[in-house]
Amino acid sequence: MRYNYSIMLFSASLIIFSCATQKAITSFDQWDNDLNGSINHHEFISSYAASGFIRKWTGNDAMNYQELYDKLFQGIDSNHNYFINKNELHARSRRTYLDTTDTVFIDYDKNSDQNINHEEFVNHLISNQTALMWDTSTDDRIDEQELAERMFGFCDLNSNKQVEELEFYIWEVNR
Ligand SMILES: [Ca+2]
Ligand SMILES: [Ca+2]
Ligand SMILES: [Ca+2]
Ligand SMILES: [Ca+2]
Repeated sequence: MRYNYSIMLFSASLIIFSCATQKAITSFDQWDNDLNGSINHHEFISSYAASGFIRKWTGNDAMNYQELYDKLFQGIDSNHNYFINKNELHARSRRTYLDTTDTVFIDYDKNSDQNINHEEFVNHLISNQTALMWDTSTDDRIDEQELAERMFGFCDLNSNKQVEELEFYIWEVNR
């Protein structure tokens, strides 16, 4: 676990290095309100809410399940060909919290053509009630608070309930 984490940090440094000039990155210091060198849960949730991501995505203050499924599909389909292949599913497992083992791929791919189309993807998510992992208040919509909670989990790679600078930039760069 420790080993994997170091590898992840190492590859992330390379990504940061290679992307830094191409992409405007939110500053860590803006989110670390008390400037103590790490972003705690409260700092993360309030900064995330203030940044208005859902509104930018959907034009609304919450997204419905269909929008969540679309966002997840687009996020995993890295080459944007409207199909998810095995590699794409595996590569994005951590970002999406989806189970992505080979057996699971077969579950998605109902017509066994080695690709997951949008309909297969959505049907699988519906039958597994995946949206409820995001929609903790179960009101059929995912609001900024719920999205922020989920993102905090993504971001805090070593699960110590603090987001350190490198964790923050790994998340910034990958999302
Ligand atoms: Ca802090
Ligand atoms: Ca694809
Ligand atoms: Ca298929
Ligand atoms: Ca952490």
